[in-house]
Amino acid sequence: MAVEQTFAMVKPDGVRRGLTGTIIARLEAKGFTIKAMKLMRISRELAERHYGEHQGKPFFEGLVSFITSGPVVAMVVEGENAILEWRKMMGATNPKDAAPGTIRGDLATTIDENVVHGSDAPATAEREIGIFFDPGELV
Ligand code: IDP
Ligand code: MG
Repeated sequence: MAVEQTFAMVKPDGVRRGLTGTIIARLEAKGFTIKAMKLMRISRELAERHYGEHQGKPFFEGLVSFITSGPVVAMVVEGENAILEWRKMMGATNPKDAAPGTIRGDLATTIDENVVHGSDAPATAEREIGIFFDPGELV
């Protein structure tokens, strides 16, 4: 039993397609609590920091231009085992491998536009929450 906070995001394709409500509804239905949330544009600098682990990979430039291509909804989500559970709800990175019932399995078709982001480990969650939110923004 461990209550955790994770960083979750509706990516620009999800916002553009009007899926924000659906994704928030899934989080809430699961029993998670939203501790902070904002609709925002990600700057190039923030994108390069957030996706720093992928710098140098062939898809990095495309990933940065995609994530800065329109508003995102950034959230801090809290709940029991929230980090792993949110990853399970998202489904595999490539929607082609994502199981039906997961967000990517149900709502996406390609790896470069896969609707949602979630931290992949406790240290990542702490880092990502810290770069997107000031402590005072959490309720
Ligand atoms: P994750 O979002 O499931 O944590 P990561 O491996 O951290 O997956 O990759 C970050 C994002 O970069 C993915 O969600 C996806 O949009 C994009 N991405 C990852 N691998 C590829 C690839 O091989 N081609 C194109 N885009 C990719
Ligand atoms: Mg990742």
